[in-house]
Amino acid sequence: MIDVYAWRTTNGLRATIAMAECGLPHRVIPIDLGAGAHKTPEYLRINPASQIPAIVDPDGPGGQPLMLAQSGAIVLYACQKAGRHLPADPADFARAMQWCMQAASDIAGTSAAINQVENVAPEKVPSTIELFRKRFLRYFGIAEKQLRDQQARGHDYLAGPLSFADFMLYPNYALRRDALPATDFPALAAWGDRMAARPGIQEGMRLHTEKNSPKA
Ligand SMILES: N[C@@H](CCC(=O)N[C@@H](CS)C(=O)NCC(=O)O)C(=O)O
Repeated sequence: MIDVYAWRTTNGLRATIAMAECGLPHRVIPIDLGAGAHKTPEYLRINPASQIPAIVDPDGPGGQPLMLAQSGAIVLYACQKAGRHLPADPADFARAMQWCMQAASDIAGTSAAINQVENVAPEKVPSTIELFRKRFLRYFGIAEKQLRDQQARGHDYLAGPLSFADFMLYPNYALRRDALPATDFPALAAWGDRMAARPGIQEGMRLHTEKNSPKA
């Protein structure tokens, strides 16, 4: 049984989605960031970076316990452990890695920046807000094009078959879909609907859907 320490944020939801989609026995342990649960001595022993998500797999590689942080590492670990959602075609795998990195770095960073400049910073600077909003739309414009290209190849997902790349991007889409209208992003919206219909995605998103959540 893998312990998944998460909260209802994009990074946390990537981990819960991947565990559910991979069919790995796990339990989700909510770490309430607002209440400072990520700062307790017990949690710092699991992730000294004081961030979610993190996992503890008592039956890790070689039968040894494994503690792991970083949403991208956790998503890939789940897929490798289960032997699922890893594109067999090397070009598809390389594209999945590209989208995994894009979600983990550029998109996650921009989403966090939007939250900072719109909600946290005491002074709202319109030009800064505009900068990050435009950047966010530019990245999702690339995702829209990627999904259209995949459709032309007869595929429904970012890198051919459903893969870890889709699990990485989906929470960033789902938590900010109000900024990504279907009229402007039709392939993305259709992808979002396909993802949302999956039982594993629904299970992984439960942390979020049960209560309104922060967006970063
Ligand atoms: N690069 C990390 C980012 C993790 C992260 O920023 N987690 C946030 C929640 S989404 C957090 O725990 N923030 C609390 C803090 O930094 O104090 C990942 O992909 O897992």
